[in-house]
Amino acid sequence: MRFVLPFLLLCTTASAQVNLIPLPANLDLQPGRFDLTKPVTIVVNSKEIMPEGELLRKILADALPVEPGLQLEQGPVFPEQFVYLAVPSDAELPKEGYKLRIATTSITLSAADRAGLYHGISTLEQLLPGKEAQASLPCLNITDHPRFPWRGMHLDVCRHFFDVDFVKRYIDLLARYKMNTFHWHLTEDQGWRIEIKKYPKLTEVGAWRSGSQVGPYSRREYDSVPYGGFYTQEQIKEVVAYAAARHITVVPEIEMPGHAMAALASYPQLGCTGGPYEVQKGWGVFDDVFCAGNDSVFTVLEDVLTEVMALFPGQYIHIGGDECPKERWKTCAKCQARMKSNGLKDEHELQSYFIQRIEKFVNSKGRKIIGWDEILEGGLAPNAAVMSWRGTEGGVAAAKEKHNVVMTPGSHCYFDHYQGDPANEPLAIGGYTTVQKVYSYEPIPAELKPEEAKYILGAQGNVWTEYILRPENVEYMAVPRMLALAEVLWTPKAKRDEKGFIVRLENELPKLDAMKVNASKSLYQVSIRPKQGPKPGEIAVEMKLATGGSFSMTEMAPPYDERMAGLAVYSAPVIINSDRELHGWIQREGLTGPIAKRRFLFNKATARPITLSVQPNERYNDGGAFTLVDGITAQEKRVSTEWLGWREGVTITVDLGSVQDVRTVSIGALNETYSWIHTPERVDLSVSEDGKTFTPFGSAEVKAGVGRNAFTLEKAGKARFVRFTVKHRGKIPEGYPGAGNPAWMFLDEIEVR
Ligand code: TNX
Repeated sequence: MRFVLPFLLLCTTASAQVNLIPLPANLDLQPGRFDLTKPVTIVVNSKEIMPEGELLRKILADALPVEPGLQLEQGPVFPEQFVYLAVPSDAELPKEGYKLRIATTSITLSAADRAGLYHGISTLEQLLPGKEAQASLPCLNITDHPRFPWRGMHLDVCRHFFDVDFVKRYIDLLARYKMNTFHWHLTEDQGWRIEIKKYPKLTEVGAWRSGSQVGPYSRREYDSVPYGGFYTQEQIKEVVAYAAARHITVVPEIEMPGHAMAALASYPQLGCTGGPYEVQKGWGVFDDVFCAGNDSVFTVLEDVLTEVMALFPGQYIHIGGDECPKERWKTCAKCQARMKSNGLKDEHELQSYFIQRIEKFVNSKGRKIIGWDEILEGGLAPNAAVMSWRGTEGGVAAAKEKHNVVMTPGSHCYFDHYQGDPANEPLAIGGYTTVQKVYSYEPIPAELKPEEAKYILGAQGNVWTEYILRPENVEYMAVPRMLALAEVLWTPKAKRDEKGFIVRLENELPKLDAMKVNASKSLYQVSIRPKQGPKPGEIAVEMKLATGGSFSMTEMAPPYDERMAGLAVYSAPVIINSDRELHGWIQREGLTGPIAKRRFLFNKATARPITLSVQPNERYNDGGAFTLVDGITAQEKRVSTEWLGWREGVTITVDLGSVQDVRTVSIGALNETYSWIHTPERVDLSVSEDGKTFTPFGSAEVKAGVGRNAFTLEKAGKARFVRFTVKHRGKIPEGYPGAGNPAWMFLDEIEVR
């Protein structure tokens, strides 16, 4: 017993000291500490790795009280306290692997290759305590290597532009967490951002637009502030070299055949109709794309790719391939002639022809292409790798065909989605992907056999910037979700542990603050969720904090005066039956988290028993039927937590509890046709006093506009049961995005007054 206790103590104190993200594959804590207040000399075993020695010297100089020395190994005599860097020294280690041994007077770092050495230095950097008087490191042994070879982060610099300084800062963040691939999305409908010497108009014209879309997508509102920017080839080289020094490969993306409006605006002869075209102000998908029937389009794109390949030495060139409408090709004589002469049976095969022709060219230069999963449609190019973004199906299909795959499904890897309750987050494109959800991601789809799974190179976080306007917003969206993904991609699956990760993340956040990184603190956002209360007409407002611990709350009544608010510590769901606003925030020393707020407004239907004839689609069914009577009117910032979504009609019945006077009855529906969401075709009402016999009450009227529409019937009557018969529109009509597909129907919040 006497021995067990000190051992346990050692474990707990030691684990608190080792705060690494991503967690190493193997980590053994040892007794003792390496004293950082005494002079340290870095010794490198070969001239070749002097740069790594210099890098470590800088890191230590910034963090330690005593400036470290640096020298080349000279025989068997070593300084009193030293860090020894050796490479290549360990043939047994997998690629990018390293071994780090911290003993009481020496630190040794050996690696499979220079990337491994770099990762080892990053590990050491994360372990450093900072300039403290008593600074020391725990003794330990780490043997480490990554689980996946493609650990990526993407950045869209087209919807909004980010300068070289920021791109470097972003690369620094990737490097800190051992990410090794930077996917640079350089061309789009809204801007062409890379200088191409042979085609100067691509940036003279294509890098600039006359305004930008502002506010929620559905509003289709624009400002008229000229916007743009691009990177010169010199700047691109600078970034590529900067990344290479951090063992990060930059994968450039040149979009084709779609998302090409900026290129078409610069050179209208590249489109099917010849234009004129404009660099787009708004987000979305546009019908004008590169002409697939015109040989000179391929000449131009090959010239562009030649310059691109000269700038980016990595093996992969991303050629886009996503969201390419086929409208123009269908009516273009040249495209149709191409289809005929090549025996292509439809426009998907024409897209496939396009990509295969480009692939041939890129392969002939010794490089490979990677494209979004749409490149599977119409037949995959023989050597192409696939980036699976529309779920995991594309990745599964490609791996089964023995093609390399990078997983980036929207559900877990889109860091442009909300990360906390949208009610309390800055406007984003949609979705709801918390840091914990990212952490739960498994890149190898369950349906793959082991021999197929080896085609999964890894995964990537995507940062699309339609709603991300400034560098600090990029940081907010990318951090800390990128840290979760970094661990998913590096650490062995068996070592994954969400609780442990959250603890380490919480210790990392102050360091990010010190680095002036605008990391999101949504992790500390109290989530406020309404549930059916104990009695009909009552809402139980549940509050939760993902990290655990106590938090404060205030409850406010109309007119929602802050000064009237009573402070309390949340202990159990708050039961309410009249209009209230609740606020909650974390209560911990030295920590200010965001304040979460929710306002609940009651009407005769609120929190009353409700039944649905058909359950909503599983993707949009969070909270179930109760969502329609939960006292919260869904915001346009649509997510699954506020709207319920169907692809068919539904009959909804609410029990008001007793026969009541009724004057107004309404239900909200979302109109966002650009996202395939249409209002119902009609909403009919009927009422009943016994819940069995319903008599028609009338049909609801709507003033149709974008965003939320209330289908309302103003009519005096008496009812205990109110029934909404909601008719779905069926297929999306011609002339709307997604025509021919079943429309989505989003409903929320019933009002009876
Ligand atoms: C889809 S992901 C796109 C992008 C958008 C993104 C927004 C992909 C290959 N295409 O053009 O920016 O959604 O989340």
